[in-house]
Amino acid sequence: MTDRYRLIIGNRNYSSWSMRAGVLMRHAGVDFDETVVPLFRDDTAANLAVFAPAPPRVPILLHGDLVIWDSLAIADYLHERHPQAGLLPDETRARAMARSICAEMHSSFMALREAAPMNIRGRRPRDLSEAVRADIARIESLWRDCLAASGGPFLFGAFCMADAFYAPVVMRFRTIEHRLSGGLDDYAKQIIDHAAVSDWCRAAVDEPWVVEASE
Ligand SMILES: N[C@@H](CCC(=O)N[C@@H](CS)C(=O)NCC(=O)O)C(=O)O
Repeated sequence: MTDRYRLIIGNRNYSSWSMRAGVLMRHAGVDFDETVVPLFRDDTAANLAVFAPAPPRVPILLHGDLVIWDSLAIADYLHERHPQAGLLPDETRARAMARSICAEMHSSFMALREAAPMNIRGRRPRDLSEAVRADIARIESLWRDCLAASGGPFLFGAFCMADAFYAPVVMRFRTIEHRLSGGLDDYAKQIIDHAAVSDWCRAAVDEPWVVEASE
């Protein structure tokens, strides 16, 4: 299949699942077009329905007549088509771990996600509930274990899918001004400085839309 990729995303400032796919596409170095469908508007569902029958969510990757409507599935598809991009570690055990922590991100941390929506531009320190603190502790322990096993600077050594999946968490921590300790602040800085992440963030800052519920 030779068709150019087209990635449909939500607001770069707020849409964490879009960010994961967008960062991976950039990191993989593939040619693609990116179309923003502003979220949380009366016309959002209708605008997304043009690209995928259901559900009205982003990201969506279009490739020829193929429609992939979930960030994990997009990441796996990119890895299959571009194995040289290193989106997953080469070593079997590390790859299984990387897949596990991506899946955990995909299915967990509801308290953090609810209390601290991604807002790349925003700086909003806030009081954290016990449940949010527990989510943060779990994420910090995952990062610490991965970095200790790999030696860093990214979770599995070189930047991979796992780092892209936790990049929006780094953004959330920055927004709520959560202080990371024990070397995790170095990891967060590596993420913020990564070319694909900073490219995404630059574009996010320039966006015109403000979603009050996420501010
Ligand atoms: N499981 C989906 C989740 C996608 C998702 O929830 N996207 C949010 C934006 S970050 C969305 O499209 N929200 C629009 C809405 O709920 O109307 C994935 O990982 O791609």
